[in-house]
Amino acid sequence: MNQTYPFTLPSLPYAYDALEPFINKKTIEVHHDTLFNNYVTRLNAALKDYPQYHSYTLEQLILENDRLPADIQTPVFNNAGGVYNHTLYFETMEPKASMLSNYIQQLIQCYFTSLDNFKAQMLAAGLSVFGSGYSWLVMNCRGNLKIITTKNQDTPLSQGYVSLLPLDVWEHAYFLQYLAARNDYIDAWFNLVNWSKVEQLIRNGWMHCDTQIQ
Ligand code: MN3
Repeated sequence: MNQTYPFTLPSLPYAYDALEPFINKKTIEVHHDTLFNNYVTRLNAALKDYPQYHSYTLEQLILENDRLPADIQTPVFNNAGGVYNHTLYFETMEPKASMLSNYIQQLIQCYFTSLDNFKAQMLAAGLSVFGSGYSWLVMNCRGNLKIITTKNQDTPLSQGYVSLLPLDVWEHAYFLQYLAARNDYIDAWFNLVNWSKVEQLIRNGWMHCDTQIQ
């Protein structure tokens, strides 16, 4: 994510109805075109009068947030987080979940014993979020995978992790279709995970780790 100001809404990498029946067209339309777009618009609005930060990437706006003028720190942090999280959320879904490569299968077995156990832990984490937030598969800089939760539009970046797979459990991600049944939404979401993308993020994360350790 090397984009800088002015940020633009990434196009949806599949048709609006492509995730049905697991996530319906109306939910994706509202989530992507309205809510995701709102984060983009508000982020640009907050930065508009500060050209000295127009070269900052999303990661910089989040991680170096304390360098910004005090009056835009909070809106930039929240909305940059919203853009970062939603970019990954939509990119890591696909209409038909890809097969797990041997590489991913071995990692899942190593850290979670089985795919079913990974799903159970991700579900429990998603249900444990009080209010709005995410559960995540992340990687630390030693290459270890784990599941964490974040509140609001906080990102794993702020906790020092490489972001791999976000599960958006804000009510807006499922309420139109599942009402209050967050567990049913999470069960459905497992059918949409783009494991090829997750593998790519792991491999990119490794390169990033190597340069940090050196
Ligand atoms: Mn959302």
